[in-house]
Amino acid sequence: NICKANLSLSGLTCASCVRSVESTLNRLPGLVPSSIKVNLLMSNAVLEFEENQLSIDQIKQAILDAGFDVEDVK
Ligand code: 9UX
Repeated sequence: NICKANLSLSGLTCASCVRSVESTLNRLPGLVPSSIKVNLLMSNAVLEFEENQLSIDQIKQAILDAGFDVEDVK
């Protein structure tokens, strides 16, 4: 099943940060590559992933490892 996530990021301050988050996400198996939208002004990321291959916690951990705090937006 494809799930959609909306994540709020902190520490996203420039276009280079955005590319860094996007390339981190693009490396995760199970993420739908064309679904990734990282918005600098809103400081958020929306994306879709295959829940059988990837969990929201793994996605958040990958973003944390890239150096950005992250939380789910309900
Ligand atoms: Mo530019 Mo974004 O140094 O951290 S990459 S602000």
